[in-house]
Amino acid sequence: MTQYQKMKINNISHVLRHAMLCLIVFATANTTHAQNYSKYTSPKVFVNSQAFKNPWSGGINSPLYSTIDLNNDGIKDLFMFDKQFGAAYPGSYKIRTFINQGTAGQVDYIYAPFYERFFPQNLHDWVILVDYDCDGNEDIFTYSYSGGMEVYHNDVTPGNNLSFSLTYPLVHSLFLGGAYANLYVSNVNIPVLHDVNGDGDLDVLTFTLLGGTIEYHENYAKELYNRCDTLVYRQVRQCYAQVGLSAVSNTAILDFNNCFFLAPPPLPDSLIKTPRHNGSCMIGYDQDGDGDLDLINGDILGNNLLYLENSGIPGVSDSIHLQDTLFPSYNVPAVYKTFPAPFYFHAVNDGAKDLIVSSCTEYLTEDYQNSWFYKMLDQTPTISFSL
Ligand SMILES: [Ca+2]
Ligand SMILES: [Ca+2]
Ligand SMILES: [Ca+2]
Ligand SMILES: [Ca+2]
Repeated sequence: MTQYQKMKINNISHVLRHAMLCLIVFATANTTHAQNYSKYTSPKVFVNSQAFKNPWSGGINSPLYSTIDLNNDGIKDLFMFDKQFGAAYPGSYKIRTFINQGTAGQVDYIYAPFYERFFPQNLHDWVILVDYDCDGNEDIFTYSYSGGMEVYHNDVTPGNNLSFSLTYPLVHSLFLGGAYANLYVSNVNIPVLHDVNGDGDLDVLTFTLLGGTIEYHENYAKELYNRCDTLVYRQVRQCYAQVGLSAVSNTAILDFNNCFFLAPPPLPDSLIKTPRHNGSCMIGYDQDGDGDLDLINGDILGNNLLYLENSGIPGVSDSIHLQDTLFPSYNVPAVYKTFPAPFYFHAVNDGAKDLIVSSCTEYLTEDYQNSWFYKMLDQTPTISFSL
């Protein structure tokens, strides 16, 4: 090797060493930067000398609310998912997390963006947090592009941050008639995720393909395994509680025994001749204190909330016998701009659940006073809310 070749190799290795050092410094700087990145929410914002409590949490159109313990302190905090049109905002759905500071008798949420990073970042269309495996930690139910729901289990352990793992990429059900297929939920509907028959496992009420009736998918986890940590669904009703939903407004057809899919009826009611469009956001809870599940529906066909009262026996029978088309008609009816979404959770730290109304669509949402808060006043003998 000539002296020139030796010098050249030395120079090259010097350049390489330098380049490696630069890379290491750059990578370290980047890692440090990534680790330190967080939203800066300290600046205060005043309007007419009044400070906003959470000035940097906004820019939300259609918030879907759930509760979950974000910081492992035993107090349920607030999770908010902003429903947006997927094609227009791919991958940019908004998650907002708020810590409940727990002051007795007050709504006491502080925006805490630190916890947003622990959720899957590709959630879309709708997200509801509910505990399916009875471990006390809310799991993620969200829309699957395959036409149904996917489920993430909450794997949190004491002293650690939240983490989730995909346990059901697509939830299936055994349908009446014998087909085993995806438990259908539209991207514009929000199903009722609730223990409908009160046996300790999580059941599903969802809308039929055309949205005219409610399908009841019962979880057989308790019956089959005497556990609740699995989702084994069977469709047990195509027309839950003999209720049909109007094709032209957010109202119900009671005693609707002629289920569309089982036996197309001679259609006594002209309203049901028109195929119904999907677009329903429903919740279930026991409003009248008789042990069975009552429903509140927000709908693309109206700006009202529809209350449906059940007169069934849990696990035995179900029958909607009464409707309030301007719920809560005894107080201020929730007449929202369009397509309201109801939510039922502990918003005040007083042990009682409240009714929160926001938007279930990304179109034509309220720009101001976007979420309405109905405080629970009483729950015996029936629940009453006040705006
Ligand atoms: Ca907490
Ligand atoms: Ca759980
Ligand atoms: Ca059940
Ligand atoms: Ca009831």
